[in-house]
Amino acid sequence: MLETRPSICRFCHSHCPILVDVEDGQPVRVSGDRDHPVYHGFTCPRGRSLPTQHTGPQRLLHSRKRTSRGEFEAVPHDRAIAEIAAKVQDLLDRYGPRSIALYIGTMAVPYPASAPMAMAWMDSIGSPMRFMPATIDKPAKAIAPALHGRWGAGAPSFSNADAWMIVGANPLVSKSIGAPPYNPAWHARNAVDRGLELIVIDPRRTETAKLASVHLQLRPGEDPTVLAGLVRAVLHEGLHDGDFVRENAIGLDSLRSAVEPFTPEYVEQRAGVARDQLLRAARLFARAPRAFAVAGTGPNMSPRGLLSEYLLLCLNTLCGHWLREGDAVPNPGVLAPTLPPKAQPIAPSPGWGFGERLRVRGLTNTASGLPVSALADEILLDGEGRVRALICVGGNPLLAWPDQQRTVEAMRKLDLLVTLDVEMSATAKLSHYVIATRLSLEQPGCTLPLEAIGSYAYAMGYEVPYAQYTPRIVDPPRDSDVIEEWELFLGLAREMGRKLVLASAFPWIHPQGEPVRTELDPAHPPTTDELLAMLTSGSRIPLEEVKRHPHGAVFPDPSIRVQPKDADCTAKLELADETLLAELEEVARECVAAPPDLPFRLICRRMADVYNSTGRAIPKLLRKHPYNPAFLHPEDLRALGAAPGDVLAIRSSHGSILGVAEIDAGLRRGVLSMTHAFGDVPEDRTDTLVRQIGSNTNRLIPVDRDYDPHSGIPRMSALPVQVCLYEGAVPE
Ligand SMILES: Nc1nc2c(c(=O)[nH]1)N[C@H]1C(S)=C(S)[C@@H](COP(=O)(O)OP(=O)(O)OC[C@H]3O[C@@H](n4cnc5c(=O)[nH]c(N)nc54)[C@H](O)[C@@H]3O)O[C@H]1N2
Ligand SMILES: Nc1nc2c(c(=O)[nH]1)N[C@H]1C(S)=C(S)[C@@H](COP(=O)(O)OP(=O)(O)OC[C@H]3O[C@@H](n4cnc5c(=O)[nH]c(N)nc54)[C@H](O)[C@@H]3O)O[C@H]1N2
Ligand code: SF4
Ligand SMILES: [Mo]
Repeated sequence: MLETRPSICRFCHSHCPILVDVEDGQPVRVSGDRDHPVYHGFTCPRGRSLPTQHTGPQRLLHSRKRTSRGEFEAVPHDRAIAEIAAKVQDLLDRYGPRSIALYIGTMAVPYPASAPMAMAWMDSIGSPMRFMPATIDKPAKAIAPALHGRWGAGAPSFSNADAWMIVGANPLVSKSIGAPPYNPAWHARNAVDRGLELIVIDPRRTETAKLASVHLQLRPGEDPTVLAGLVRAVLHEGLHDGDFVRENAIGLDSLRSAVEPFTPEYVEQRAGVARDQLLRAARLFARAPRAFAVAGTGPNMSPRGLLSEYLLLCLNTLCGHWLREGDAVPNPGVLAPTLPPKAQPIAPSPGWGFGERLRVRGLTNTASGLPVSALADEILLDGEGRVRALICVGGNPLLAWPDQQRTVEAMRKLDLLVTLDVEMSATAKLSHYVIATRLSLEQPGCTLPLEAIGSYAYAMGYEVPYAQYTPRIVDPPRDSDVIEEWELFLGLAREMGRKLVLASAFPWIHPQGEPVRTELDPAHPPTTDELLAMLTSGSRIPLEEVKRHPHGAVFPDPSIRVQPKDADCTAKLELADETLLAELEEVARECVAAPPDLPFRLICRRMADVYNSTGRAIPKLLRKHPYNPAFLHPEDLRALGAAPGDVLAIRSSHGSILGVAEIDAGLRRGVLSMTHAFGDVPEDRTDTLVRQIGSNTNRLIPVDRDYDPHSGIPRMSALPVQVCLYEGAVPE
């Protein structure tokens, strides 16, 4: 019998509402929820491939354990949990809590209980070693606002703006940042049709840039120069909001002199952005009544990403582009309690230098978390405090962490590597235990994660008070043994005789919010629904009410408006952070000639049909390319004597890979644009399978040279490389 059930797609973080056709207990088809008021029926090929992801041959249906001969055998999940608990306890007894680390990857996000339960377990064993991809993604998203201060009322929304600046993000493909992540193409086209002036700063004429009024096609890595140039132009032309700045910010004079060298002529010569275009962008942006500027992974992964994010915040503040007293609040929170926003600064706080200290490169905890780029070294470096066990939830270090070779060595050195995954990922292949988990349609869920992402950074998440809940839609395949991620942590606590205390999600949404804490009894496991209720405790709209709208709903409350500034508020936004203005001085002084032996710049890029490494095991998603093409400008390709489809040899100062050439006429000359998270565990054989599995750009990226001294993020975009035609043979 065929039945159609509403649910939420959790293949990526956009959380699209979907209709799932279920036949004989199996998902057979996914379609968009046509008349949906927020997503307008959108789905993408990944969402429509959920049935294949759930029932295809790549699916891991039983947990596995690596034997002494290096092969994998199936193991019942409860036995695996008991064995892992014993091993962890032994390491704790011998080496202390710091020897146990946790990595919460990208695909833990769609499951609201995963990370909080993992954290509760880490609390129970007292280990501070918790890592998330944020520090190899956009670390400056959290660190720059710490140094600048935050604006209590938040940013204007895309859908109401008159101008919008997107720096190194491509929301039309990534559906992540810069435009509403729910059907971004619909929202962006609508906005442009009603007159939004879109300014895009990107070395590539992206899908998003094609909608722009101004596209500044800069040289990769030159964002600090261009953004300092924009700040200078705004100040020189007196386009800033003097009243707002006087009332709410300090440091204007220092900022003004620091940006002085960045004249339009200097920016043009250095960053390759025409003078008139720069000035036009500055004017459009500053004169717009409602506008905002936001950066994506491009500048964050390029050198001095923190400085770029900081200059962007300064630009927003100089122009007064923040919500003001009496303004409507785009999203006052739905599955979180509400705290009425106030039109006032929240004072700066430390960006780094607190909490756990790492043993390498002087790195510390940061506002963006512990630096992931140092975790391989924490495993490799002998001595007290060495990390000996890693639990990896919905992440794939082998393909995603910079410096793949070092990551491989680190994973091989661990006493215990446990991976929770839905397939035998590259990281799973090196694990001692692989815990097979339930896929999304087999777990209840809700839109809390996207709501939380919205408070992590400006211009992410929902700008409408939308929420949806989904029950479990199907049972796991017959004869399988799969668990939800949180069940591992409750099971470990039970085996180890520990208590788990779960904190509600309130502080994810409002850092000043005090969470509600619930002690769990491992002997009487809660249901996932009970966990969701605990996580959303005190929410503005009760979870039970959200459940009454199986297709999701908008829960407005027009009475919630931006409150006036507190009479005793003395906080100011900082325009002249000492460390960053010193860095800007260095930029003005530095020599920028490309090393002659590495004339190209490799930049980051997302492919529409895969999500980092997720989706690569689903053949129909890779119909166009089973690999990650090496995109070049057609003239560059011709100059190399190569044609589309030829194999290229790509070399950095650190490593080399192969790539299959493809043209992209929208690229600047001298730029190589390529997606990460392809390839496999590196072996001689896999390295030449470039046409079959692509290659891993993280082989080219060292972690201990050319990195941000605070977040540790290495140069992952704008990386100097050499490209030439590969003379060897590869399997066709
Ligand atoms: N389809 C798909 N969607 C995804 C993902 C995926 O893998 N596939 N991944 C998800 C994840 S984990 C994240 S973090 C987000 C990322 O979301 P985005 O940040 O929007 O990622 P991209 O689409 O790669 O956009 C980055 C842009 O930066 C540009 N760029 C590169 N170097 C520079 C530079 O030096 N300066 C400037 N100004 N621009 C530069 C690139 O040309 C590219 O257009 O996407 C998420 N969404
Ligand atoms: N060179 C370079 N490196 C990069 C980037 C780049 O642009 N360039 N981007 C960086 C960014 S932005 C990020 S966020 C990181 C990502 O880093 P990671 O999060 O470590 O990498 P992913 O590939 O997203 O890992 C997702 C894993 O989850 C598994 N998975 C998929 N669905 C499920 C599920 O439902 N449940 C469970 N348990 N597992 C599931 C997948 O099989 C995969 O193994 O990579 C970073 N690395
Ligand atoms: S955009 Fe993301 S959530 Fe929406 S259908 Fe595609 S994979 Fe699913
Ligand atoms: Mo990311």
